[in-house]
Amino acid sequence: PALRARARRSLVLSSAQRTERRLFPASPTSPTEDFVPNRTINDAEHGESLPGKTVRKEGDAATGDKVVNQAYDWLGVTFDFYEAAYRRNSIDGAGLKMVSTVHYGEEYDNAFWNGEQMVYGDGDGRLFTDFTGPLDVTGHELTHGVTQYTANLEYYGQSGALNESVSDVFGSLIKQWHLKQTADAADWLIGQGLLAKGVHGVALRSMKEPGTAYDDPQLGKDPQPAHMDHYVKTHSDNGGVHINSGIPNHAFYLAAKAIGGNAWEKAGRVWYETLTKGDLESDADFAGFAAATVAAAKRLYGEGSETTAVQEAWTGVGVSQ
Ligand code: ASN
Ligand code: ZN
Repeated sequence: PALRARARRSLVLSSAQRTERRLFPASPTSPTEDFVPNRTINDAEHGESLPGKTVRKEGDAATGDKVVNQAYDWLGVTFDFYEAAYRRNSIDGAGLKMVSTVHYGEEYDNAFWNGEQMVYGDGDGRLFTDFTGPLDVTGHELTHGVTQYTANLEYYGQSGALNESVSDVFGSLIKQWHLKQTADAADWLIGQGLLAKGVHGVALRSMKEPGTAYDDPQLGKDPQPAHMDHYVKTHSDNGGVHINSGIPNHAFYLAAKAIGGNAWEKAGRVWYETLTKGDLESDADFAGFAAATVAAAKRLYGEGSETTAVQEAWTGVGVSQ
């Protein structure tokens, strides 16, 4: 009993000492404390009501459904990436619960973030396979959530194409981080493995060579430009958000390749800083975003080669900063 009493006392004392020795008020999480994800996977059972029936919660064992387990695992990798690369705690930076619904709709050929959660279709099997398959698709959708809680880029025209591009950038970086690939080794594709067998193409988009991801009788040709000279003026697709995103996508690729090494470390850091800590307007256009990345690069790396790489990347796609 004496020992137990002393142990208790010393515990109390040590926490008191810790409190007294702090120079600044304690932050809610210490810099070394691990963040913990809180995932919930729901099954829409081919209907369209959300969120559907809960089939796996955080810490639950794998179910018999590989789609459920894939969604759960890729959410985990995405959560770990944001923590490891940028010390971000989930989508909102404050541990937001990650909710996903799988088996959405009948032969549904897409995945999306609806402002609160991720939703995945199974694909029709002719054009697309199941959307939980590629890690970068989960990374893309979840990053729409990150953007919503940060720069909140309006989903129309150039700011919308930037919103799309930011999702592709971090979607690709999550995959590169998971595979431990440098900028040189990465494929820079979005949704590799998503096109069904027989479809003529390699992925949904290419950041390395926008416009070359697919060319197929049923799917058509990849419509993405890689340069402002080929900017597409359209009212469809929210003013071409999935089309003109090729331009900022390619700028990121050029910057990351010029800087070299792991793309999430420096180029990714510059884009993350721009998205989360810049004074980016929610209706930013390409030139405004470009200027914000250059300013972020200067804050992080001064007038060094990294900043030059970012400037030259935007010049390379015809965007002035
Ligand atoms: N997969 C698409 C996206 O996240 C869905 C959409 O267009 N909202 O951009
Ligand atoms: Zn998107």
